[in-house]
Amino acid sequence: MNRRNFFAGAATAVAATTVSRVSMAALPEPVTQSSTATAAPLVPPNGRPYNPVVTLNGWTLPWRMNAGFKEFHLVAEPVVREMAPGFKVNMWGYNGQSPGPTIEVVEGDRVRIYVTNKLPEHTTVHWHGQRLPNGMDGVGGITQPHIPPGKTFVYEFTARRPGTFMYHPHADEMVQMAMGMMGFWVTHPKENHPLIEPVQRDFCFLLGSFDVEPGSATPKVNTMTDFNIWSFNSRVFPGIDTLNVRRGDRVRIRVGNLTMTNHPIHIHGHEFEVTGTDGGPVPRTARWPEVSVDVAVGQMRQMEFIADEEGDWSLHCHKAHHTMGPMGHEVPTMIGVDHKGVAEKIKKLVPDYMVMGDKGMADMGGMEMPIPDNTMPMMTGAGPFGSAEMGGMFTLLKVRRDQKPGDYKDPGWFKHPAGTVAREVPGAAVPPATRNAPSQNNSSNTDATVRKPSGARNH
Ligand SMILES: [Cu+2]
Repeated sequence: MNRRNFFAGAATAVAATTVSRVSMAALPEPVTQSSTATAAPLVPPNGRPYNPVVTLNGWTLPWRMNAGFKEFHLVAEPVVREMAPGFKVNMWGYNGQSPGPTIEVVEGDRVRIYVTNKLPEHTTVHWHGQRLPNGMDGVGGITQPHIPPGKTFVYEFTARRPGTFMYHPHADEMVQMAMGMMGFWVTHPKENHPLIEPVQRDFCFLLGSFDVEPGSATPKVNTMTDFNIWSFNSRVFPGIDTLNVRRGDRVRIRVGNLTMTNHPIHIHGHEFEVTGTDGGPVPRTARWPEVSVDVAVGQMRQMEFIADEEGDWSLHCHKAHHTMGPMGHEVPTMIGVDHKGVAEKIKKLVPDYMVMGDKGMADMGGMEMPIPDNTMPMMTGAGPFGSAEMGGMFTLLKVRRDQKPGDYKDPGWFKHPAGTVAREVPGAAVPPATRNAPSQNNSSNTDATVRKPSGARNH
């Protein structure tokens, strides 16, 4: 090394140190989002290019480049999240929303994330699934001191492997996650990857659960399993945007579960393969076709398929209680019970008393029953043929031949070709079942013969 090069090298080293100190003093301006609309994908303005994801009813956090680092600024803070039109919940989140913004980087990126704590208690951020130095893992008390209220900490690591990740507190975790603190993280591959296909549409959302008593606005954080609000990205049907794609697109849907139970996510009209988990891409020999995938607590799954069937296809959790709005679960089953006389008597004492469900609960879908302020209807969502009788973890995959590449706008309801909708058969009406239907009442008259495996007979 000659003298000139030596001094040039030394000058560069000094400059880098100086920039680093300056950057610590001057944090990136935090970006806040107040809208619950699905933001347009954030096409990277610098750094290595990639095909950005679409965060359902969410957004991607902008960054700045600083001396080779991608710098982000997360602000942990109380937020008000509108979970569906007119239904607002006091949550904790990041940068104005729950969930926090999606962080998107490229494999190999050096990442610096400032975290400012505006909560009333301490917090940390755990980068779920990442390979990183142990001290950057975000476990309060174990790998770092907690971030006190009012303070800013910085995390630095290299995004070493591509895939689907999330972030959440590892401090007073039960409370902070029950309040909505979570966010998505996607690391795109830096070049063509043998197990990561290019896709035309790439969606992501987190599964959430909240316990918000009808008429109130703050989640009950001590609830363990009996939640009453089941959400995609802290939104509930009909407040969840639809996934709008062009026929023939290869579609990837990334889902992470930070609730207290598992969710079998089910897609109508198509089969998908799980191409990746939070542990990385799935080897091709380990993929199989399915139409539901169970996403267990703390897991992430990437579903991929070719959207080759036009229509409005349901995409939902298959636990039937998770596609309902707020309801009590101790309600007795009244199917087949004639309780009208009793109800009249109770109404004299309790004027608001409602009779529910002697023929099932479908009536609730269209019923305009009085509900407390700031409460979602239990089963709702008008479709072109009536009420969808859904709530919670439910939305639609809309596949259209004329959806333009890159266009994520809702194309409206599907126009079914003539003769392709299930229809009534004229003249074949039968009377509905009643509570005195003979089929429910004949067991006492039946003389059953039971043949035991041994061959002995009992009457
Ligand atoms: Cu579920």
